[in-house]
Amino acid sequence: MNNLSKSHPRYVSLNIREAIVAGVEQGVTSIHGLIVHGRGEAFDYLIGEKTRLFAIEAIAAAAAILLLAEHPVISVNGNAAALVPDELVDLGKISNAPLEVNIFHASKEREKAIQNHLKKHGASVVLMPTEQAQLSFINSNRKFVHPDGIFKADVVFVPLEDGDRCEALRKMGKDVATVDLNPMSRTAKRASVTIVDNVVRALPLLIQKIQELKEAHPTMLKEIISKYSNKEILQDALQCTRTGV
Ligand code: PTJ
Repeated sequence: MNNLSKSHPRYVSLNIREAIVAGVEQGVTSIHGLIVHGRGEAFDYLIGEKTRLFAIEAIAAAAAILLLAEHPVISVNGNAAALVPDELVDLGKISNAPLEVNIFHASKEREKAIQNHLKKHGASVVLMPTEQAQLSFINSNRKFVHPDGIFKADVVFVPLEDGDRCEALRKMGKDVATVDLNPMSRTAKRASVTIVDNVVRALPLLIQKIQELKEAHPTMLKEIISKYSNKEILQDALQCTRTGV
């Protein structure tokens, strides 16, 4: 870790970067994850490294679909595991959703490292990919899923998704909620709900929102979803990346 002083103007961003580097060193994050993180940093810079209104609205919609889900699942890749392990565990507990390891860059060792990492951060059960259950419409390593997890899920929460799988999950009739700093990505466009924000800021807010809405009547949750337009949210996010507002 670096010895950065809190007064450094890039303190927060540089510490998030350190978490990804540590993820690679621990065998949790792929080397490609560093490149993806850099892309995320660039988009975060454009939105002022702040959680904007379009993200707050998407967080409410994501909380509502997770609470209404019959079988929600949280999909975890190497970047998410490095950046927000505690929050993923808390999110799983509060939304009664199992965590499932699902990675794009195939590696049995890394899958195991992610599972161990999540357990170290308090997860009791972490589902792993299997050959018994496979997603349709996709050829990458991400097609291998757990029969009691992503395979039978009606809602999948996937921070930092790759576009192919998001498309496949949607074609299989599942709702997808994602966190993606790039409002132009295929995932952002295909997901049911896209939170355009840094996963590091978005997850604590999502947990807080689920806590707030936990006792809400299903009619109210359905109303939040019916008023939500992912297309409009992405337009607002895109405008923010271009104009700063
Ligand atoms: O561990 P693996 O093998 O599953 O690999 C994980 C990555 C993330 C490398 C893999 O899924 C991948 O290549 O993802 P993509 O297709 O590049 O999509 C990731 C998206 O997340 C991009 O649009 C990035 O801009 C965005 N992103 C990067 N960092 C963050 C982010 N979004 C939110 N918060 C971040 N910190």
